[in-house]
Amino acid sequence: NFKKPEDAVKYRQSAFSLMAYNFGDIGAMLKGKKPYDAATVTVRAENVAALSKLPLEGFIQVKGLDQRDALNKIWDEKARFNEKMQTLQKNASLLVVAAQSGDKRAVQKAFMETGKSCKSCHDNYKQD
Ligand code: ASC
Repeated sequence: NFKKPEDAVKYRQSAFSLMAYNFGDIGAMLKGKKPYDAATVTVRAENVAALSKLPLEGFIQVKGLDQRDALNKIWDEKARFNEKMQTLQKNASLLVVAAQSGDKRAVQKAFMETGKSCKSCHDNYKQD
């Protein structure tokens, strides 16, 4: 358990931040902003997949807690929210499989699917 409720917010935000860094690096390579390196893509994808399992634990409903960007809708639809997080985890694991195949087209496709998971949750449950 978290020592303070604020630690739960920090925990999930940290996981998302690390995920954005690793996912973003794959994006940079796919967009040609840096040289494409299949081994690096695999490491980044593995990091995203591992990190995607973390944030859910940090979504706790505590009276008076500043939930930052997290909308109250999350608590109204927690089961649906949990499912979306599971879809992200599934897509991230498929991104690892694609990365390991060394097929750049497959990585491109799996990257887009994973990005859709990020976006669909942001569109529904994140402020702005
Ligand atoms: C990223 C990132 C996100 C997603 C999202 C995809 O690189 O930080 O939150 O991709 O923008 O639509």
